[in-house]
Amino acid sequence: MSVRLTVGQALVRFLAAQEVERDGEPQRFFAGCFGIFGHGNVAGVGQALQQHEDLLPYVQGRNEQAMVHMAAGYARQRNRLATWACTTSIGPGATNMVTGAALATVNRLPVLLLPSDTFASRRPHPVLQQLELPHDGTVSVNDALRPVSRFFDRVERPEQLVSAALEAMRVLTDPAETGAVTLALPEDVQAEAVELPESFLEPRVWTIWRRSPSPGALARAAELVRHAERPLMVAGGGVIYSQATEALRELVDATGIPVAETQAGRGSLRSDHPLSLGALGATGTAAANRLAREADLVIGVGTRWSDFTTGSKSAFQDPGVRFVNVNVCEFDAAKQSGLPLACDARLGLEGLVLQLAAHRVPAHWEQRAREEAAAWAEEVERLVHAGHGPLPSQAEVIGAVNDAAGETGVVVCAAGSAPGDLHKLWRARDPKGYHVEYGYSCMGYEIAGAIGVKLAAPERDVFSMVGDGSYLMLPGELVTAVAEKVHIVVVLVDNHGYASIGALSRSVGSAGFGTHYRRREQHQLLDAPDGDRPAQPAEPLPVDLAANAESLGARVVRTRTVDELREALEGAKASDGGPVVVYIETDRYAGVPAYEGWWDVPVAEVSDDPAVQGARREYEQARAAQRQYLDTP
Ligand SMILES: Cc1ncc(C[n+]2csc(CCOP(=O)(O)OP(=O)(O)O)c2C)c(N)n1
Ligand SMILES: [Mg+2]
Repeated sequence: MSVRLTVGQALVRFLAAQEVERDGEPQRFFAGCFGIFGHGNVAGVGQALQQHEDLLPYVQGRNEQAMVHMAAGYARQRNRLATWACTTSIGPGATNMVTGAALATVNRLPVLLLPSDTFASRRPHPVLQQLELPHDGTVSVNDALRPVSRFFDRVERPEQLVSAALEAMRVLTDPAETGAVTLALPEDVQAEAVELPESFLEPRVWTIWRRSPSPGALARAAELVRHAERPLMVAGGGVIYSQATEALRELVDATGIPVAETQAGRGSLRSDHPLSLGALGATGTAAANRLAREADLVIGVGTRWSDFTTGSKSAFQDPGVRFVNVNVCEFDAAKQSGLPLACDARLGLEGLVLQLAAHRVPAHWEQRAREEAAAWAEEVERLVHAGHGPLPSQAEVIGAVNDAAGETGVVVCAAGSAPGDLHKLWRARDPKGYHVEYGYSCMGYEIAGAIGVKLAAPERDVFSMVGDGSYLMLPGELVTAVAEKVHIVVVLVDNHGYASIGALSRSVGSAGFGTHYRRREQHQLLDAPDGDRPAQPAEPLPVDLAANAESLGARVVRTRTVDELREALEGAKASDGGPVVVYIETDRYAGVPAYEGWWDVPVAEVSDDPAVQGARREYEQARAAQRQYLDTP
């Protein structure tokens, strides 16, 4: 049997019928479709969404980039087993998704992008918003999505929809390949009719098989652990996505191997576990960085070894250090010259549990780990209850949010100084409670990402920590949260500029240049070269971000002290309906220090400025600790 539908109608019905299954019950893959309409999609996909709203819910976005962030936030919270599609018009609506696509692909999160495209027939060309290239008639702006998509196709004839849609699903549901998938849909083709077999529209279950480790590689990995004096595990996002946190804890309890965590892997092991060292690397804890420096065997699980994790390859200093990489993605499993255990994280860890049942790490190493973990917990307590004044520190704000989040609340963040501070200070209690997007660290993700999280986990309290800079990039989705009654708590941390980059600028000798909000005529007022604060404070700009949030329909609570903040967070949790914005001003100079972690940010090699020259000398010294990790196990 076949049916005659438009490409738009067929696609919407296909998306509504896709299911995914891992370890049991199939579940719906597409929760719905975010969209902003223009001439490119109003009649094609738009008509289809209107006709089939009962099959595939439609939610209006305010910015296409933010729509992709909402989808990515949703996908991450659901361990990549479900997501949203995003439909846009042609031209600017489509290219607005490039940043969102890159974020999803870098973080390996499935999102389906449906940018409209110029006419396949080319009859009326050039159309409004079309980029014409005299030398190439096949290019459109949508080609900018190719390098940031794990799969890209352009449906130029209606019949191509079948293969394009199936390939899209294959990539979206493959844990090693997933990321942004783009199906560019020419506006004429979307509205064209096509004769399709009915089976294309029937429920289709995509099973995500857990890939087993090769027995040889597993035995070799276990052998390496048995011979290691100072083994360390590094838990990445893969531990959480594969729901391997139980297996990880079993392995830790059985063997005494301590665990450090990447940003995406934060929460793999509860922070109060005695062998939890917390954050590793540039934004790492003293506990994790000290043990990493001495480790002779590092077992990375579900990590892609970004520079923040490896301290730009300075974190592991033992001359004989070797790596074992448990990763479903062979590309990552091969990094750091490690022994590749290319498999699902849970099966890999369960395999190691079986192989190492009777093994315990040397007592002195385990003892070191326990002592460092306990000392770090005290350091966190000190920082989050510092009683800083007159303005509170960001660390105190994090402590308050952590307490408000309780056992099951989720913190969402992405850019600025908060991700590093959260990485160090957050006491993780649940694998899905820490949602810091630090693969792309994209300013503007915070509010949109939090909406995605809340849609994915309505039963949890969701706290978005957003700096003033990130807020200004993409506040508009607050309106979406108002319209859809998405109850998120946005903690708007105002330090009047780019505090994180200001500190970075001081560290490279550039005195916070260009990182304050100030009038043009006060640009020359820089931070003191030897200290932190500017010699002479600049006049603040007449900007009221709390009023801005209020004007977008959010309920806003202005707070000045940590006590007021704590009270406001409790109130915000208890309220229902749309978003609540809790505003607080913080001291931009009260940063959380680095704890023996380093990040490679190049400093000018030539300058007349003594501050830059000094920073360059320090940089060269620090860079001497960089290693290449070329030795194979
Ligand atoms: C889209 C985007 N542009 C630029 C950057 C570089 N960047 C990282 S943090 C930051 C400043 C963030 O300011 P804010 O949100 O106020 O946080 P704060 O640093 O003050 O904590 C900038 C410009 C980025 N990460 N993302
Ligand atoms: Mg700021």
